[in-house]
Amino acid sequence: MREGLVIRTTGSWYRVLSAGTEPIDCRLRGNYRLRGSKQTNPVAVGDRVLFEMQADGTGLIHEVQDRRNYIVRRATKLSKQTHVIAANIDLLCIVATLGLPRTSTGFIDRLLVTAEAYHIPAAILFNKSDLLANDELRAMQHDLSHLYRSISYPVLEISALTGSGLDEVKQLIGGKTVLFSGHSGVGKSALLNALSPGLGLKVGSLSDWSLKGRHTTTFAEIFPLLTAHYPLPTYLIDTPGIKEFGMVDFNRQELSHFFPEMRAVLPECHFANCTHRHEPGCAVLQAVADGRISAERYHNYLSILEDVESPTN
Ligand SMILES: Nc1nc2c(ncn2[C@@H]2O[C@H](COP(=O)(O)OP(=O)(O)OP(=O)(O)O)[C@@H](O)[C@H]2O)c(=O)[nH]1
Ligand SMILES: [Mg+2]
Ligand SMILES: [Zn+2]
Repeated sequence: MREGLVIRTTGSWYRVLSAGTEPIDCRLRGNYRLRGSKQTNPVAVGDRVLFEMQADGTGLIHEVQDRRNYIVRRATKLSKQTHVIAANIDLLCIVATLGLPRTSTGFIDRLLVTAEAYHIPAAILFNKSDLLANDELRAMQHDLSHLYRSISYPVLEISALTGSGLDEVKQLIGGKTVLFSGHSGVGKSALLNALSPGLGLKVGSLSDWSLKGRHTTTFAEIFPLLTAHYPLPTYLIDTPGIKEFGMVDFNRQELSHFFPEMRAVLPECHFANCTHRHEPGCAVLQAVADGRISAERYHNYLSILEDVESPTN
């Protein structure tokens, strides 16, 4: 039996990177039990597997090793099926932009909350900084960067096109397995190409009729970053753009714990089961009123709380 890293999944085939050979295309043993019946994919990129070589040069996966962590979403807020985006991640880089297609803080916060819940460190990369033609957008990016840094998330203002900020990105990701996630068209693949010249990932063009991305990347894939700059291996995970991030398995009580700035004041709420909506003696409401907690983050908290309380959750 050999051990390997799943670097790509398409249909029922899994491409596995294993020491000393070219990547091997594998299938899953027929009677492999699905881990969670609600999950559409039993094996995700980043999984470590044990497989056996077959006579025809393909492999047969016998076992998926326990995951250190993973990140999972619903296709839409109402969808019942969940999808594991990737497993065994050291860092989630949320690729956002105030250029087009613009990323909302609601989207960023859903990803951040999920990363907190699954114990995955997260950072925000504001890409397409070269496109911020007017001062208003620049000020907005500056303010958002300040906001997220103030609650302990690394934020970089970058451009995959001009290369600005990419040295800082390299510092941030060196030696890690990094998942890049964000809307279609924000420049995830362009960023990976810029970080690893020669990767040659397909990059989309923006369809001007909708100003939305075109879903150029269609499946998640891991690329080892082979450069002398890093003492440890670095793995970059490109993923298809997502429209909305449907969160999985949260309950209303724990949600505020995944907002670091709320977590800090929670012990001061009068009621232990405070939802921070309207309860008297709520320390979160007080902090919002004082400007210690951002009104926008609080608004996103309320919106996520509504999702969490919906019947599908
Ligand atoms: N001006 C500018 N354009 C960029 C930048 N980064 C990416 N782009 C452009 O944005 C478009 C979309 O880039 P992609 O890399 O395909 O976006 P993606 O996030 O991988 O999109 P999906 O694969 O659909 O999820 C392309 O036309 C890129 O050339 C940037 O920093 N500045
Ligand atoms: Mg892409
Ligand atoms: Zn409260």
